[in-house]
Amino acid sequence: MASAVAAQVQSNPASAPQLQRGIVKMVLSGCAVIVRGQPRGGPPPERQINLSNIRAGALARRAVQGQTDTKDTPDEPWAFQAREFLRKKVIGKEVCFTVENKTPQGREYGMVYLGKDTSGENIAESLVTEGLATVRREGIRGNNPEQARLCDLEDQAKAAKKGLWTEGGGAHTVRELKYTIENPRNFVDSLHQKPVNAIIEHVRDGCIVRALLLPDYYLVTVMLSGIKCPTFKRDADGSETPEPFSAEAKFFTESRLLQRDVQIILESCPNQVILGTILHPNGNITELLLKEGFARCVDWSMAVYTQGAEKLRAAERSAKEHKVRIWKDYVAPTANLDQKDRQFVAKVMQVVNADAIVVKLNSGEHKTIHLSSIRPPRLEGEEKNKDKDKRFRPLYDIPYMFEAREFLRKKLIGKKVNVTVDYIRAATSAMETGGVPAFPERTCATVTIGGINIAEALVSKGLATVIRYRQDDDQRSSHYDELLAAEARAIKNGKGLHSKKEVPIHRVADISGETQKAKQFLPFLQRAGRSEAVVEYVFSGSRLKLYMPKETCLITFLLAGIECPRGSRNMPSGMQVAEPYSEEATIFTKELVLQREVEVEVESMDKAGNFIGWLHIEGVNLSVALVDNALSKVHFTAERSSYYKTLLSAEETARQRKEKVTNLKSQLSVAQLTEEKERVAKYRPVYVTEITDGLHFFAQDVETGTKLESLMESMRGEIAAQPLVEGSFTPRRGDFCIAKFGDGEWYRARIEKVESPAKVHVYYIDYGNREILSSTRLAALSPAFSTRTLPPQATEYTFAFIQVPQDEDARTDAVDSVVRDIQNTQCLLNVEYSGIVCPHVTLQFADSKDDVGLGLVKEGLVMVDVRKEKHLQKMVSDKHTLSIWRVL
Ligand SMILES: *[C@@H]1O[C@H](CO)[C@@H](O)[C@H](O)[C@H]1NC(C)=O
Ligand SMILES: *[C@@H]1O[C@H](CO)[C@@H](O)[C@H](O)[C@H]1NC(C)=O
Ligand SMILES: *[C@@H]1O[C@H](CO)[C@@H](O)[C@H](O)[C@H]1NC(C)=O
Ligand SMILES: CC(=O)N[C@H]1CO[C@H](CO)[C@@H](O)[C@@H]1O
Repeated sequence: MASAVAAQVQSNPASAPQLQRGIVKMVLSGCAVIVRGQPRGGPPPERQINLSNIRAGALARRAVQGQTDTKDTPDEPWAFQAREFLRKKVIGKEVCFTVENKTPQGREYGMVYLGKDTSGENIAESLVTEGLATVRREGIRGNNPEQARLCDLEDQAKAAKKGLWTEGGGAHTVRELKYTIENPRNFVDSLHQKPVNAIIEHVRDGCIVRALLLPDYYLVTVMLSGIKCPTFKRDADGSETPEPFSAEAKFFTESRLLQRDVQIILESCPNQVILGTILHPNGNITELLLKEGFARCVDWSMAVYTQGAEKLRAAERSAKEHKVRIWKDYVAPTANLDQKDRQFVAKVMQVVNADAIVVKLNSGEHKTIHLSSIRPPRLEGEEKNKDKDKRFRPLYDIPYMFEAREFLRKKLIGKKVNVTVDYIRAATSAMETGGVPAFPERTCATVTIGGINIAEALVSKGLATVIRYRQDDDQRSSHYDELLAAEARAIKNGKGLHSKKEVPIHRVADISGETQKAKQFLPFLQRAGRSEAVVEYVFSGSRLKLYMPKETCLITFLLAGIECPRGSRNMPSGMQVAEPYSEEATIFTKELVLQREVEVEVESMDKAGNFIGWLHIEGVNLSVALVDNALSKVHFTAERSSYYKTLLSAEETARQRKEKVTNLKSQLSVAQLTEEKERVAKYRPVYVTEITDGLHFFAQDVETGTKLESLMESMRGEIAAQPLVEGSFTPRRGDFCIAKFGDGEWYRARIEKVESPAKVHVYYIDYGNREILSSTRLAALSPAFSTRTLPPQATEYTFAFIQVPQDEDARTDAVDSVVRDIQNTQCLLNVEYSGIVCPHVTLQFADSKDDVGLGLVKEGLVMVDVRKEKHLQKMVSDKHTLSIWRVL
C-alpha cells in the first residue's frame, strides 16, 4: 500500500519539497498523523507523517500480551491532550503537507497545514503555541525562518506557562486507562442502555471497533449488534485471509468513525463480547453497512438491537434487492414468482391444522398457504407414540392444537387476508428425509388481516413456536424478528405452550356412526331446539360433520327437506357414478359453511346414526339455499316442515332462472369458443380519429370510409339547398341529430345529455369526439342519412396487453404520446380480445408496421398487462414482458 501512496502522492526528491494533499485518517500522537488518499474502487493508500522539528508526549501503551518482559506504559504528561488537540482539529479533514526528510527506515517528516495549501494553519506551530509540543532545538538551523518561528512560539508558550510549561509536571493529564473490565456483563447492565460518550480508537473490521469510553477511560471492544461484516480470517500460521469485501467494509466504517466522537449504547454482553450500537449525528453505521451490502443481519445478536430490528432487516432487504456487494449473486426465494403471485388478497376458506390455511384466489382457484417460519403444536418425546393409537385425533389430542386452530378459525374464516409469499419450500421425498413423511411443495407466506400478522399473533399467544434457521437461510418469514420477539414475550408470560399449567384437555365424544349413542343423544338434541355447531367437514352438499361445542361431541348431520345429487361412491355393487351437479353442490356447501359457526335444528336420525335436520348460517337456511341455487330438489318429506313453502318458492325461482341461464349459456358457449381459439392476426386498415383521456381511441374502418365521405357530401349538399331554421330543433337525450362543429361543417351526432338549451352534450358518431354546445347549433338528422343508411363509423377501442396507468400524470403522458403518434393517421388494427367497454386491439403504424402499444411499453409509458386466457398467456413469458409482441 505504501508504494501505491507514493504513486498517488508523489514525493519529490528536488530541494523544494513538493506540496501534497490527503485526508487525515488517524492522529497517532501529538506529533504524528496518518494521511490517506481518495478511495478509487477500493480502500485508498495511506502514509504516516511525523511533524518535523517538534516532539509531543508518547501515549500510553499496553504490554504485549503473553510477553512477561513488557509492561503497560502510561501516557506521558500532556500526551493525550496533544493528541486530542490534534484529533479535534484535523480528523477526517483535508490537509496538505510537505515531506522534508525521510529516514533510512522510511519514516517521513514533514509540515502539515489545514486545507489545500500552505496558507492554512500550520499544525506544528499551533501545538507549540499551546504548549502541547516542544521544539527539537538540536535539529534547528538558524537560517530557516520557519524553524526560527517555532522557537519564538515556544518561548512565548513558556513565558505564558501553557501546557507542558505549567508548573507541577502535569501528572493530572495522565489518563488512568482501563484495558480490562472485571465483570463486563455487570458493567453493561449497570449502564441501562444509556448512550455513553466515546472515541473510536481502532476499527478491526466493518463491525468490530475498539472504543475509549468517556469520561472513565475504559477501552472496550464493541461488536455492532445485529450484524456481521466480512472479516479477516486468521489462519493457523497467523496470516490473515480477507473475505470478499472485508477491506471495503473496514474502510467504510473507518472513514466514518475512526477517532470520531460518538455515543455508544452498550446493549448486551454475552460471553465477554460487548454488543452495542454506535450513534453518530450523520446516521447509524449498522444500518448504513447493511444498506450498502457490507454486512448481513445476524439473528442472535439482532435480538439485542434496541433501535428497531425491522429497520435493519429492511436495509438488508434493500441491499439484497439491488444485489449490492456481498449480495451480488443473491437470488430471492420468490424470484421466479410474478408480483401478483407474490402478494395478493384472498379469502380464507379453511384452516388446516394450526399452521396452514386454504384461500380462494381471485381466479376462483383454491390454494393452501402455510404460515412462514412457525411450527404448530406437536407431540414431543414419548408422547409421539400416542399417535399410533387408533382413537388419536390430532386436533383434540395434541396439546394446544385445538386452541391454535380455533384462534385462526375465529380470526380468519371467510375473511379477506393479505398474503405475502416469503418462500416456497421444495417438496421433500421420503427418501431424502430418511423415512420421515414427505412433504409436497409448500407455499409459505406472511398472512395479515387488518394489518395484524396472524403468525405473530399466534406465536404471542403461545399457540405456535418459531422455527430456527441456519444463518444464511433466507427461506423464512419476512417478519422473522417480530416472530422471535413474540415468542420471547410468550415464554416470559408463560402463555400457551410455554405455560407451566396443565394442558387443557378436550374430551370429545365422536358419535358419528355410533347408532346406539346417537339414539340416546337424539331426544336431547331434539329438545334443545337450535344448537350451536361448527362445521368440521363437508362430505357432500348435504352431508356434514359437526362439532357441538356445548355438548363437546362430533356428529354426522344430513340436511333435511332436500334431495342433493350424490357424489361417486364405492358400493358393494361397484363404483357408483356421481350424479350431475354433486361436485358443485359440495363446493357450494363448503364455501358457505365449512368451519363456520352455524345453528342446527335436529329433527330425526337415520338407521346409521346420522342426525337429520335444518342448518342455519347467518339467516340462511342451507337446504333452501341449495334449492335456490338449483343444486338440490325439494324432497317430499319436507311437506310436514315449516320450511316447505320457502323451499317450494326457492325451487320455482331456480326453475325460472334456469331457463334464462340456459339461453345465456348457449350464447356464452359461442363466446367461449371464440375465446378459446388460437390468436388470429387479421390486421385491417383504420383511420384513428379521436383519443380519450382514458387511453381509449376511436377509429373508422378505411374500407367504409368512402361511404361516409359520400354520405357527408350529399348531406351537406342537402343542407346547402334547404338552409336549416336555427333554433327549430328540440334536443332530447338519445336522439340522433346533426351538429355544427367548430369548423362550421355539419356532422352526424347523438345527444347524450341536455343540461339546458344552451348546454347540450353531443357525441359525434362518426368520429368519436364529444362536445357541449347550444341547441341552436343542432338540427334534425334526415332519415336519408340515418344510421340505417350507414351505421356510426367511429368505433371505440383500447390497447390490448397494456395497463392504463392509474396515476393521472402518467396517464396524461401516455395519452399525449399516442395523440402525437396516431391521431388522424391511418393504422392497421387487429382485435385481440373483447372487453367490457370495447374490444382490446393491437395497432400497427401503416408504414413501418411497428406496434403502437409496444412503443408505449418501450418508452416506459405503460406496463404490460398479462392475460389470463390460455391462448393469450402463451404469448407472455414472465422473463421478458415484451415477448407478447415478439409473438404478434
Ligand atoms: C513518529 O510518531 C510516532 C507516533 O507518535 C512515534 O511512535 C515515533 O516514535 C515517531 N517517530 C520518530 C522517529 O520520532
Ligand atoms: C440510525 O440511522 C438512521 C439513518 O441512517 C436514522 O434514521 C435512525 O434514526 C438512526 N437511529 C438512531 C437510534 O440513531
Ligand atoms: C392489505 O394490505 C393493504 C396495504 O398493505 C391494505 O390497504 C389492506 O387493507 C390490507 N387488506 C387486508 C384484508 O388486510
Ligand atoms: C327461518 C330461516 O332461517 N329461514 C331462512 C331459510 O333460508 C332462506 C334463504 O336461504 C331465508 O330467506 C330464510 O329466512
